Amino acid sequence: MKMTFRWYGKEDTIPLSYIRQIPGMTGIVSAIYDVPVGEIWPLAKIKSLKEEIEKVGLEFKVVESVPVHEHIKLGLSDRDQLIDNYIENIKNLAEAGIEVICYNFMPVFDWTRTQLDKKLADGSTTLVYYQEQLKQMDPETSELALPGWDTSYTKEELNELITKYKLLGEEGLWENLSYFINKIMPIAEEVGIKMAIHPDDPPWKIFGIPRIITNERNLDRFLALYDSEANGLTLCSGSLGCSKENDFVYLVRKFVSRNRVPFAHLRNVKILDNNDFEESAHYSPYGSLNMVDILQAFDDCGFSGYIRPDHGRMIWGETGKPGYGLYDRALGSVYLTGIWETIQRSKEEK
Ligand code: DNO
Repeated sequence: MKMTFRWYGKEDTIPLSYIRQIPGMTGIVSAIYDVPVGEIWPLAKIKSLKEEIEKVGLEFKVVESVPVHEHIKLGLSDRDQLIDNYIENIKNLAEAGIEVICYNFMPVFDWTRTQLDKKLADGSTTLVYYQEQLKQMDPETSELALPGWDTSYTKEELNELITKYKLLGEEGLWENLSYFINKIMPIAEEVGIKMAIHPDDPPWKIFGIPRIITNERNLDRFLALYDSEANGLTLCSGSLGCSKENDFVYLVRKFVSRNRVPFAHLRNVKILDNNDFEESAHYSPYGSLNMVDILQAFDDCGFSGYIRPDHGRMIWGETGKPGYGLYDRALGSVYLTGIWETIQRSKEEK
């Protein structure tokens, strides 16, 4: 396992040199943020990002994300051109030494929460999802924007997209995903890139728009679209794990042992009734997921890929990008590294 940390490039308020000081940290997960979705990332930009990261003594092997243009997901007439651009990005990233590309196929909205600053009993704040609050969040009528969302659309464009997805439905989205996967994977294989799709977060339909990367059955269906190690998953404990339907430890065992998991996001969530959930600290007793069991499963199946701590709470007065402060993510990563070390030690002793 190689521990990594997400960094948002020059706009990120957290200096790379601070990330370097987290014990056990080996690499940065990042992306090119100033090229519009659908366009080609210049090789020079990728190389300069890599140099900046390597200068502080960290590696740059995982990109998160190369976003998929909505017209590819909708299967519109310009998709072939957009897919060609996506393929150029895969080639350029491979040339710069990248090994894994994380992406998602969520229509319009990436990860969705209903409140970003819910105060917990210990005074920290966290991201939560409450169905009651979601009802007030109709994107077609309210002014709504979350940190992970593409905000480059006007209200009218957004509403048009939403209507198109409602008409497309789940099966239409599967068809467009299959079309995309079958075009890009032969190139990913050729240049040695592992593509790692991120599950939908939360893993169920929201705002009447389809979501398909949600559970074991759909992960099986996804992997079968193109049967190759290049076509893999970003196993995200917080996304899949907030549904009671998903047994995350079982999913780790199943997909890691099949060599389809080059990258994982680990964080904890506290599942409440009625599909509500709160993001908790990584520490197992605070959430519904057991990080020891999860890491044990990764190790038992011979995992040698990249892991990053996912969202953290805001603690110690830190402000910044919700979910992406330094302190709690650093605590999370060291906690995970400690569990991993213990697992390795217990094997040596046997
Ligand atoms: C949330 C992240 C996601 C992820 C994308 C991958 O914090 O895990 O936004 O980066 O879904 O494309």
